[in-house]
Amino acid sequence: MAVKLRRPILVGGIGLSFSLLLLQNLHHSVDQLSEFGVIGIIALGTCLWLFQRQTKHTHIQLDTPLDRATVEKVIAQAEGAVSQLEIEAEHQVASLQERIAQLKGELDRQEIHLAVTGGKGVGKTTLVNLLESSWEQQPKICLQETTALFSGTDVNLTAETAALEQAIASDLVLFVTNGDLTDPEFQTLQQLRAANQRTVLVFNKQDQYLADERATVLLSLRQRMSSTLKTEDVVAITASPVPVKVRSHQPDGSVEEWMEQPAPDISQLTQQLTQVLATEAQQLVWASTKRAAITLKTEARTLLNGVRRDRALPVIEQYQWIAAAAAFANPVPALDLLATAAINAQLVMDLGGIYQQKFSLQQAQTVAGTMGSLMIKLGLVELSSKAIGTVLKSNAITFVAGGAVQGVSAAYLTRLAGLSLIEYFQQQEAAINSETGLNLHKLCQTLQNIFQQNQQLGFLQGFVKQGLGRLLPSPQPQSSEIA
Ligand SMILES: Nc1nc2c(ncn2[C@@H]2O[C@H](COP(=O)(O)OP(=O)(O)OP(=O)(O)O)[C@@H](O)[C@H]2O)c(=O)[nH]1
Ligand SMILES: [Mg+2]
Repeated sequence: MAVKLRRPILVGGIGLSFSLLLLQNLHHSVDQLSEFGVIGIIALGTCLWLFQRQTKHTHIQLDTPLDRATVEKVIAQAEGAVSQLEIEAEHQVASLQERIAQLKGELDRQEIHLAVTGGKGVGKTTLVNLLESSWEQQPKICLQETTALFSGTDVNLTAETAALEQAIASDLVLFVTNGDLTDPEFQTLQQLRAANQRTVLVFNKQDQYLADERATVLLSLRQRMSSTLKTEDVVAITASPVPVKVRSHQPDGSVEEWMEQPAPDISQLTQQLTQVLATEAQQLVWASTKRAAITLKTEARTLLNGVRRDRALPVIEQYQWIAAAAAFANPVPALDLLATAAINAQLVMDLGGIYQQKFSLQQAQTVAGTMGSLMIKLGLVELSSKAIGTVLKSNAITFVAGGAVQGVSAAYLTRLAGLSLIEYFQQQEAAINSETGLNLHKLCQTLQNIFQQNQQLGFLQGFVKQGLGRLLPSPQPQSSEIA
């Protein structure tokens, strides 16, 4: 699997020269090591540029008709993740398995779950009560009011996140507002859309507007939401009109006044709900079941990734010091050799094994080689050894054993490579896709991110210290010969 990287070599070269130029201006000052952040950003820019043309633009998928088989497939994937978790760890999976069983039952649920959400005091409770007492048709509905959104305090933020999750978990959302949309309201409606959640926007408290204003507000709501909601999905209601003063002129010339309670009017909403549920009830139930299955799958995967990471880190650690000892004992002058020394094909295989991505030795060698050349092209090898050299000098170590920079750099690069592989494997869907080769774009981005996360001065200093501790009093015979 020869990797085509003609142009990247050029661009990487430019990025590297520029990086070196910056490095020269660092005056070996430790304080300025934070400047490596800048270089990282340059390298990241290069990385993004390299693969820009390959980047696919992802669109939110809207209104894709679902079939039962698709939902069953997602449930099966969730089930697979849960069983895998059970195999790889003595994890308590009983509650997850229970939820899988529940999901299967959900597919045939007849009752429709509606979430009523929106800002504080917009009339959610009033609407729930009204609908509950007036809904007499099939399918049956079950209404749930969420915590009020947009109250703005930090304390409420978690409650509001939970409210949004609750809304997304329902089959259909009734989003209540009292007038033109505020920006947070608009954003939340977009979030619901992005989650593929079916939503009806309910404009309540009509009685607070004059007749022509009502029409204007309704029109404006429909226009504002036109890219995500159909006209019919924006309805106007009056859930609890305030009493109005009625005045009557009597024959004797006197005026009589009294308060009259107008009847609530939610007919637009009831009609639209009837229509939607008559045609989409099944789809709505399947869609929310699918969302729940995806959530469960993600939860199981996160747990699984944690378990695997715990097993992978000691493996990386082990190879890290093997690479360090080798480079220390036999310091190579050429940086590209350093990169090759750092990324061991066996490490790729071992980590692949932990992440259920089997590689042949040959494939693992290709992966290791590809990672090595990516690291060189992105300037990471150069940057790392310069940075480590700077830390070594600034640590007032007057005599640095020959090979110390190479040794610590090899360990550091091994660590970066290992962490990147972990990250990369995690992102891969469980599919064992080693035949289709590496997703270079993803690998490149992952390397960049990991490099960014692990280049802080504090970490580097700690790492150098740890590395020296390992290398200098090394009991290994070859090391002592050279030191
Ligand atoms: N004028 C008018 N007032 C209404 C209407 N609907 C509800 N209200 C009033 O608005 C106030 C809040 O109504 P609720 O139903 O409690 O609103 P809510 O959204 O549940 O409020 P929270 O749960 O506190 O966020 C009450 O005083 C209702 O009587 C309406 O159509 N017109
Ligand atoms: Mg309420």
